[in-house]
Amino acid sequence: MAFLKKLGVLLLVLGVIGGVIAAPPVAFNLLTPEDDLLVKRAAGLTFTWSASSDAITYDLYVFRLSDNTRIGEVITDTGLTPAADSDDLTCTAQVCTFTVPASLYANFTDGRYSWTVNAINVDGTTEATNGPLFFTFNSQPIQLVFNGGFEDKDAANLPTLVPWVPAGLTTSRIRCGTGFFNTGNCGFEMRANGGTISQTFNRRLLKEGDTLSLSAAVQTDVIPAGVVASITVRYTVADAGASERGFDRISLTVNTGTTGFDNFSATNLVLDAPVRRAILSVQYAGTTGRVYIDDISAIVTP
Ligand SMILES: [Ca+2]
Repeated sequence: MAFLKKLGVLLLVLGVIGGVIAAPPVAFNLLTPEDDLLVKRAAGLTFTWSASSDAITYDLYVFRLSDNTRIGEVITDTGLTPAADSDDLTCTAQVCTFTVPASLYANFTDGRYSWTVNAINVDGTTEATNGPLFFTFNSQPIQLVFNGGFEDKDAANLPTLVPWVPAGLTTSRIRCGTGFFNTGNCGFEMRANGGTISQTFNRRLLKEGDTLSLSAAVQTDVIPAGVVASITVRYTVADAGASERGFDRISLTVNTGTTGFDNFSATNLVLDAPVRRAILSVQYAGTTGRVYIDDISAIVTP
């Protein structure tokens, strides 16, 4: 013990003589992509972490955990310097940002990923305190609507509107049987002033630059029904969207009568900014008659 104590004092003295006490880089944290984020495109993808004040270089590791076709390293980039130079890392005093180069885009195929960073100086290596973080890469179109065909059943095996949220729902309802559906066995019957059903989409599935489409099969019994479904997207940017007031809206409009189910589509929307809220609303605003709707689909495509 005495020897170890003397050795400790000796090392401390040497450290002080040397001007610093030898130590690996101070603790730091990974920042983005945040844990469990959905990533849709490699172009523009960055990895950021808080700067470790005494790191000389950083090593970035990105692994694909599994996608059944390849397992392993997607990015192993070592000796990255904080300076803005020929490597893909640049650090400010607070934040380091690694921008994925175009040469690595093809490495990102759909699957689950983990990533971590080591900070390095002459005295050692420190891994990010919160590393590794995880994210999912999915470049495929995603269906945002649940129970858009009105075929889901509850515990008693009866048709259920869940997860549609009803508002002022009076006479409008699910109907099953011949004449009420486009596919399956059921559809939604909308009566005049019969109320509204809506779904709020998971905004984490919606990214700036994605294309949003809306379609459904509608039968109007000859009445021109007008707007029967619409998606309102509210952005996090106050002047975003065609409205320049922070929102966009696309609508499914049936201005000519139909005697059977016909497919209708809204004009596609390219998301103008990060999304704060997106709601699909379904209702018949007419004053007479009834309108049937089925196979409501909203697809977001990177
Ligand atoms: Ca159906």
